[in-house]
Amino acid sequence: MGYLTIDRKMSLIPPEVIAASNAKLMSAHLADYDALAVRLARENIDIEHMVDRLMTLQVGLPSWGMVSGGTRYARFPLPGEPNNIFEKIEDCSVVHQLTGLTPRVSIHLPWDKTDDYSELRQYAENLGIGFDAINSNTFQDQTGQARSYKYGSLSHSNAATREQAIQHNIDCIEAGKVLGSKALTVWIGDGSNFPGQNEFTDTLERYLESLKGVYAHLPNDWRLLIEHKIYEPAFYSTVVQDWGTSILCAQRLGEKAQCLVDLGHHAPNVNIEMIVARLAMFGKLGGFHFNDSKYGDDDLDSGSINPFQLFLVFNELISAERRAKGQFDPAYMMDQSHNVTDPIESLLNSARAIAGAYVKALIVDRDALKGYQEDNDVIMAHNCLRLSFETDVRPALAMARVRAGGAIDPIATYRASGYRNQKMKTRRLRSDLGGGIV
Ligand code: RM4
Ligand code: MN
Ligand code: MN
Repeated sequence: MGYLTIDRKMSLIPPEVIAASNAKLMSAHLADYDALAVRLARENIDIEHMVDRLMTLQVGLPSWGMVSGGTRYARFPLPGEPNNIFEKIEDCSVVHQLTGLTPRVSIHLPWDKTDDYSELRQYAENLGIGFDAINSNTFQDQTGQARSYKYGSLSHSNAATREQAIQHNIDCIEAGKVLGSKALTVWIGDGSNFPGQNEFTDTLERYLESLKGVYAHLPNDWRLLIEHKIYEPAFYSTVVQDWGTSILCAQRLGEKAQCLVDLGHHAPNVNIEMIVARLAMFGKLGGFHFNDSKYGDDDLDSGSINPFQLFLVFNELISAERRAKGQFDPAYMMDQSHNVTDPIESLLNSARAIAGAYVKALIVDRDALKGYQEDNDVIMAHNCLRLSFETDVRPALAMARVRAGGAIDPIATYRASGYRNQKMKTRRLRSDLGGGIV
């Protein structure tokens, strides 16, 4: 997508802390790495090649996930959590320093609004952080806003309200241009709470018309990512409720419009990996919001509930990448709400889950799999996936982190650094205790 790779000028975790923590674990790590190398070599897999591939994986961090999230009942703030986008970027930089996997932040406007986006870009660059997709927010009203989104935004029945929502998305593109972003993610909360409240076709027509207005302002090297969600905040119907509506809208809008799959935005048990395959086949898989979900929640830590599903999603991604022969570049981002953990620790764990799913998908023997599929050898075909998933690839992940200057054990290193304790002394404790996402 043409993002810049940025060298960090400032390290928030002192390199000596990482070195000391790694020194304690190094000999065990190298022994585990050698053992995995031997194991993989038996299957003709070169571990070094896997580590090289892993080091090219990049996953964006959600700015809104750096602060303790909440449910609609309550939010429990964490002492030392960030108060503004500058402090959120500091925490992103810590996650990236320890994992080597998360070089960009995806920001949300107006939550992360600031007066000078070039100053923000410079600040982030010093910390080795660039900017992923910009997210617009027309699901909440802001103080002083002329028209309310209570009954919708891009699909609202009133043209002036739609215009306001279109303009906000255009403002997001303008901010993103200064930041070096290359995508706008549009998720709307529009929908209805009662049968009869609105008409399914009218609302989608108005949404599409509005989105055309946004699309017209999109630079040529940008993408418009349409994010679907089955329900919430609307509880009866949602305007862009599933991948079917999403791909139809993306097709209607044009080349630069693609679909974004948030793993938590589907009904329980939906075969999300198959949605991935379908969107990829039609050239409309634009990006991901990684997370996990158990019931109707949509922002649990990646891999914490269903790591097999995460692996199966990556299995489809690798397969789509091979089919596309270089024409495949979805934007990978996380979208999580950390309600009871330190967000940095949750993101360190999630980065490991995502990288692990990626490597496990890379080691699938695709030629053997094809053969078993053609012979209808069900158990062996299934085991091609299952045994790859069951492989303990942690030493390969640790090696990629070490080579990127990160930690063998990111959470232990983070705790040893005392980063959050230090921030408790300098950052104001947020007093907004109400419910809500941030
Ligand atoms: C939504 C959706 C969007 C995110 C908001 C905060 O459920 O996942 O991606 O921007 O939450
Ligand atoms: Mn999302
Ligand atoms: Mn969500």
